[in-house]
Amino acid sequence: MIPRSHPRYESLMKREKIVEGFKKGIVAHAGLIAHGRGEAFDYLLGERTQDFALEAEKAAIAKILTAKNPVISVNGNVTALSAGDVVTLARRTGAKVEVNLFYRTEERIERIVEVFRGYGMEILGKNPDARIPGLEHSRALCSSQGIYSADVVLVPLEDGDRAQALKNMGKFVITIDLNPLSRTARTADITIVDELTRAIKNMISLVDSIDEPQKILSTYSNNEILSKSLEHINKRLEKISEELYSSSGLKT
Ligand code: PTJ
Repeated sequence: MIPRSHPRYESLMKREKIVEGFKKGIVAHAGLIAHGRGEAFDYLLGERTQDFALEAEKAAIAKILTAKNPVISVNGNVTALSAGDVVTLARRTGAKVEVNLFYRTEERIERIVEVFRGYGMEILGKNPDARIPGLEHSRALCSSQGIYSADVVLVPLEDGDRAQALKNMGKFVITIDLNPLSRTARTADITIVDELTRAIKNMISLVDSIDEPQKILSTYSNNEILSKSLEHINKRLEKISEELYSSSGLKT
């Protein structure tokens, strides 16, 4: 039991959810590693939503609201951390939800489908009837009603190969990834460099505020957002390093 007063309460609770998800057969082994990598980047970013992330979240909502067949792709980590909020986001935007696993097993698919059923939502992906071209084995499996025919796909915490394969299909790809250097972050059309649970909550609260989606999208540049996120990390580290140096007594 983590006390609320713990200075790292939020972060530790997310870790607990991932560990619980792993024990329940929802999160993959590699999901534990992926979460740790995310934590490290969140530390560098300052563990809160920065302006560049909010800008990307706004553009993402603008795109989803104007899409014909938007789909939110969920994996083990997304289910363990944010299933309830994903359901709210899907209902508020009219997006479908599809389970699409990198480390696909029928047991994990079943468990994830059950979690969403618990929130009153039947998700796609349990009985895949299509394939994402260019991907091998079960990583390619998807639903013809969902990801296969989607024009806009929100793929949080995605692998670079699949993000590229979705782009090759002509889809507009939105990702949430704390690592602005990842292949997925650099491949996507919109990259939200923010922690998943914060990003999804922000997106839900932005739904009603989008007035002119085309205007938001026409001025959006993903490379600018990625550049701003790296600049932010740079500045933060420089500042902390300078503070440490000046308190070391070495600076006159
Ligand atoms: O459930 P499965 O089988 O589909 O597998 C899911 C994982 C995440 C294991 C799989 O897609 C994978 O291996 O992903 P990667 O290549 O490790 O990429 C995950 C990315 O998400 C990394 O760049 C992490 O920094 C980032 N990340 C991890 N946790 C979070 C995150 N980004 C935002 N919020 C997080 N909570």
